[in-house]
Amino acid sequence: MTKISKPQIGNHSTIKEICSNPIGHDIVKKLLLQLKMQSKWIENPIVGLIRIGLIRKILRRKVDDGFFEAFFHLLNQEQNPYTGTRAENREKTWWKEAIFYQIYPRSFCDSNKDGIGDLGGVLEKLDYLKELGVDVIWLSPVYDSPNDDNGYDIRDYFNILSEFGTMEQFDCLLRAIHDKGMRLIMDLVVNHTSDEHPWFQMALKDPQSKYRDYYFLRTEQNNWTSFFSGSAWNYYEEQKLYGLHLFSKKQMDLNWENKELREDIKQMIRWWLAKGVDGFRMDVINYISKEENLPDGDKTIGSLMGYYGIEKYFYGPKLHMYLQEIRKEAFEPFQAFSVGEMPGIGQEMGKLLTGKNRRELDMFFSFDHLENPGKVRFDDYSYDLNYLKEYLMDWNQNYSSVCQLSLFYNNHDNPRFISKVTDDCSYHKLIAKLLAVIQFTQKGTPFIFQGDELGMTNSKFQHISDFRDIESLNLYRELVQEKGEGEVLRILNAGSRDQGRGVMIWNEHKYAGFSEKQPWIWSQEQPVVASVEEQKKDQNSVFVFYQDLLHFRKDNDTLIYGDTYFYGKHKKNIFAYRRADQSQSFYIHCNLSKQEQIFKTYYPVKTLLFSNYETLKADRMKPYEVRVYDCE
Ligand code: TEU
Ligand code: CA
Repeated sequence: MTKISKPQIGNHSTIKEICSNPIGHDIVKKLLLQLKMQSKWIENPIVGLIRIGLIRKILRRKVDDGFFEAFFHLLNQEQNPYTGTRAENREKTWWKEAIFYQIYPRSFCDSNKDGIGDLGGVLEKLDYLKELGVDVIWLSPVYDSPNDDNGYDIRDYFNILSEFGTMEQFDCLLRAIHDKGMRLIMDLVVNHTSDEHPWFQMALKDPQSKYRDYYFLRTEQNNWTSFFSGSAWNYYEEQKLYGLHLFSKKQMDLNWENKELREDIKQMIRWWLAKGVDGFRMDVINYISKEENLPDGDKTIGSLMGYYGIEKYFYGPKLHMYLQEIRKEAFEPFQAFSVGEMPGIGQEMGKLLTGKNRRELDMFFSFDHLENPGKVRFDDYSYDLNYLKEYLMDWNQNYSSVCQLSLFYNNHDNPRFISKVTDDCSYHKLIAKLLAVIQFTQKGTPFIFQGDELGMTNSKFQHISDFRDIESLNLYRELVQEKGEGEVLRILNAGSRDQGRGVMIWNEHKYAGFSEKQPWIWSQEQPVVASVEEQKKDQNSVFVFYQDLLHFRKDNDTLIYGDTYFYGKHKKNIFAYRRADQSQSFYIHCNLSKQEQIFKTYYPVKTLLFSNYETLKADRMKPYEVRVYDCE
């Protein structure tokens, strides 16, 4: 069927036409979020008729032409929204049913008393994970690395970092995971390599080397900035060249335009899949296609986003081509699973990247739910769970009908979600269980981050020397003159990625049973969370609640493939929904606030199956109370 190409987006386009463009839809939605404006504002038919040219005239003093040209250029890359159907998405498959569990190996368990987590430690805890109800382990990078970004700066894709162990230990771990009926996905970091990777070393040394074109080495830089502060360019005096790094100065961006590079990447992926690895989580995979000639980023966008140049690579011109190529030539021959980590990608772009008939990725991580609108990770504020409700209803209705949503609250790049809601630890256990019910009864694939099952919260870092994350250390240097030590420490305690990298709390011994030696990361004020050993003995612990919920989910396909009906959509502080199929129906009712709420179900219920309180009031929901019922 020939696609009727839509007219190019430009000044003549109306807001309605902009929003029917997949990229336009997502960007406008994100802008409204940042401006804390309701999307119904642009759904108004009168507003929809306004032409961009008029808006351009009104804003001409505030917004330069470059912004609109960049905006039109981006939108005109993608004319048509995803055409997949609900029926295509109904297919049953293991990664829609599985419970994933992310391990940050450095902080999981230390088996050789050097204060650093390792593969031996993961092996020791497989039975723990199996007993919890985990089906798939996502292992953050364990490849050889100088650890400038804790392993996300790979020096050798075919070797294990010596601090973590050996390839033999990896092979033994993979066998043990499969023997226990679990799967393993690895972290694929191919937007960049370490500057210590042989490819980069040869690229610098020999101008004739084929590896020189594996990277962005040029005689001039542009205005792009790094996610870890400062310019996105290193200058190499000897070669008189600039090298591109979107992340740390030791993480050099790969030039995916180069066919030989892509062949090397595919060969590496196949090598790991041939060992039996079941798939990959793909690190910032939407950044791999940069706009030709790396043009300067628009200044307005740069100041809005806080990073210059992002619109030139977050959804680049050949992204789909590259993803289709690696899927066809590396993933499909092994039926391997793929989940893309894709900062900045919204619903419509997400469908074009993960829809079944696109044959690119299986799923992706969106991050728009991790902060309230208008907030960023380093803002010290109380997260309003009503926004999580809006987010989940929106994605359920506008994404989950044709694609599989990933459901997560935490990872190694974010502070602990519970601590975002409140720092009052008297509510932490209640919130942990409330969040767990939502995560395991909503439609989508749950990703647990290590410690979630304990109700893990933030640490308190007293001094900059407590921090380890390069992003935080760079940010401290960038801000401390202007803001002073105290204020910067407050900002870092609110948003540092080190908050997600605290060691697992296995028992009440020194260093939480993680190691017998002081761990590589150890703040004086550890999270106020009971250990695994304690929680396993306590029927009311978060751990036991997780176990019961995971078994409940596994025993009831309704929670995996059933339909979702939301109630009280506009009722503040109440999140009520039902999951149903022909065989059964479950009703979930949540109080999203610290205040008591009137309790009245929106649907007839039968038996109470779960609650995070031991005693319940007939007509009231206590603070952060959640109940799960089966229905008539
Ligand atoms: O993260 C990329 C990413 O989007 C976030 O890390 C975010 O950009 C960053 O926190 C700055 O705001 C992936 C990995 O998860 C992260 O650990 C790595 O540092 C990064 O890519 C580079 O590999
Ligand atoms: Ca160790």
